[in-house]
Amino acid sequence: MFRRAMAAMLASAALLAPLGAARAEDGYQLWLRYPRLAEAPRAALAARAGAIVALHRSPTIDVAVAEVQRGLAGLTGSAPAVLSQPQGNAIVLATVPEAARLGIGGLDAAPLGEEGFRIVSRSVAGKPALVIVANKDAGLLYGAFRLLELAEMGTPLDTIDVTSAPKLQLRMLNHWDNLDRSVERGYAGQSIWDWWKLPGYADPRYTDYARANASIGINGTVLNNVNAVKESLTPRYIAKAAKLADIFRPYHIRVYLSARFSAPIELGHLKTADPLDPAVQAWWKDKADELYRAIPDFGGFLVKANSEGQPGPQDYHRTHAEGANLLARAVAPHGGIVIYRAFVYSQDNPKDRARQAYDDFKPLDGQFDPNVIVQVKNGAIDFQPREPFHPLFGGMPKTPLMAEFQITKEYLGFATHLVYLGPLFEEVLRSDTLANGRGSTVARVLEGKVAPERLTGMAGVANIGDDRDWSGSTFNQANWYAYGRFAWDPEVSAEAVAREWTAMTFTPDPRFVGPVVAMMMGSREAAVDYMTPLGLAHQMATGHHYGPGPWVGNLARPDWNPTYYAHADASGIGFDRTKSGSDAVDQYAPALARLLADPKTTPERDLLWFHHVGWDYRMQSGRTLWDEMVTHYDRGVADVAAMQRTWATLRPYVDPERYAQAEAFLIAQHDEAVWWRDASIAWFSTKSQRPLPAGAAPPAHSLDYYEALQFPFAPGHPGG
Ligand code: BDP
Repeated sequence: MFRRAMAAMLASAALLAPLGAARAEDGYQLWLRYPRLAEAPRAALAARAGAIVALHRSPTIDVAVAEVQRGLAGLTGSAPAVLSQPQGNAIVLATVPEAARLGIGGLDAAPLGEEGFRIVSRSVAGKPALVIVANKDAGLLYGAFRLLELAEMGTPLDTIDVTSAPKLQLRMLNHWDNLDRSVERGYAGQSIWDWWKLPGYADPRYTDYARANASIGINGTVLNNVNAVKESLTPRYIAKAAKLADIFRPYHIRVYLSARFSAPIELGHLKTADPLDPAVQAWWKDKADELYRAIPDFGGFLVKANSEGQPGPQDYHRTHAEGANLLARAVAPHGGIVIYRAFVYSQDNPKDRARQAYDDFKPLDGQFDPNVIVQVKNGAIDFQPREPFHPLFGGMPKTPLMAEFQITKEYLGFATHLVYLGPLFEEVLRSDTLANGRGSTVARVLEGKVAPERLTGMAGVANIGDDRDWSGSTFNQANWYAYGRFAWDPEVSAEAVAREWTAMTFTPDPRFVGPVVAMMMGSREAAVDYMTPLGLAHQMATGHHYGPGPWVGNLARPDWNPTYYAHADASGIGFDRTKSGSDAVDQYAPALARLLADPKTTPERDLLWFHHVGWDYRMQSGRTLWDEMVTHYDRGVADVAAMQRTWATLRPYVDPERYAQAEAFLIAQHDEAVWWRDASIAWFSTKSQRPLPAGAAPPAHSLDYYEALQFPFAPGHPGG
């Protein structure tokens, strides 16, 4: 008897054990740690959470309820029972009509949409209750996560009244994961998809992946690399994707696949993949039917075509619209969509690479089928530490566009540099395209408020791998989290998001949160400063993009070379994108193009992106351009040193594991910031022929030393 009772206790303790409890603070739990609250907030929560009331059940409600139980077990120390009858002193999950039946009126369903929720404190059966209301179960799931978060942050519960609904429909992660488990530009270990063992064995981690994503509102995931191989579309791999879709479905996450444009040839043995060929059209229709038989709610295809060697419609002299519509018509009968990437630059196009996507896509505005959305990188080149927003935003009013951000830090120090991307997301999203008067920000373009759109969305290239902490460092988790928050609301504040994340990931103690948030908020500018200040771009070493390589000028394509982007010579530095150069400025709305045409009205942070200016050009600070560049490099290094000092003061608030990791990574980041600064100055001073400003230290080594450094086996690089 006693043994049975013991066993039952142990079993339920195991069920309730917080995720990853066996290995305390190894980062596995992300921001979903649910630590025990202090006495007063714990009592306040417990007083309203004596039970969980779910008025109907579904797989999504079941996972919402399980999460609330798990959260309360952590926050209050006890996981209450789940009831189907209304009662007070409870957390109640109700649809709007269910709430009305409980006598909770005055709840307007319209603003909640399909996925939004409202959390209110109301009396149920004469007792206080926390009521989560939504139109659909997905909203109840999102509301459950948000309620736990608010409780954890110490939000007063008696007056709580929070309404939230996503401003974008598609909130997607793009995994650049290969079927051999390598991850293109992945710095957090191998792919979490153990393709080989699927579908027979499903790693429990897939469920935790879904929980984490649902907690921040992500509702779609592309499982495989945009550089796609044909095998993902074979029955064997469709069955594996279907298994993942089954696991994610309760969490309101749909599965998508990257599709290889030439699959009809490679798998279907057709002679062509020409979008206008009826046999090709029939092949894709059959493939879509097969996919939907296995995955009834399959989201659709992501396509990278005619870019970096990938096949595409231009191989058959067809347009990207014809290519996109081919796949769109195959999935349309099933309610699927096609996400077509605008990251194209062609093999033989001698024009400025920054111009090419716009040149290709702008003329196609209005030609895409209704279930196509074009996915545009945040800037016109490639996920640089800083790029001005992509001119396609605001440039294609008749085509739904989604923004693609890179959460994995290919160009921002891989896993080790502490770079919080919230300010990068915010800067791009708040940029005013002036496409339809003032206030036509990129965020509002995406939301369909500048021109009405049928589809809206955002994509983030995932930084998730099989590292125990998912993202390669604790601070990289913040970028995954922030991405989800920005996809939900592109107008959210990066700083507010950093606060939430810090409080949940570490501790809400303001003595910790304040300095950490300040450090995070400055971290992206620090990286810009030590890598590519004042509008410089693509100065990274070849292939793996780790560390500086500004001297590289011998690669096959001119636009793979750092020297192409910096255009540094005796006369000055920077890429002339005005009329006297590539005229890429002309792709922006006229009111903005006018400002960018003149270095004096171009933001200094973007100066060298748009202009080639002399080394003695006078900056706003009064310094010459050359002196200003050196000042920025030095500031970047100094900022990292300041982050190290800040972190050292925070040791008392952090568990030893996560403290030590961040400390070690900051040491590496500082060394590499010095390397970036020194190597860049060593190279550019051969062009500027100017002395360093007073007080600036000369580089530690000669230019030859930096040029000779090699990094075989760098992670995330397709060629190894
Ligand atoms: C670049 C990456 C490359 C990707 C490409 C893309 O270096 O690995 O395949 O973008 O987005 O940033 O397709």
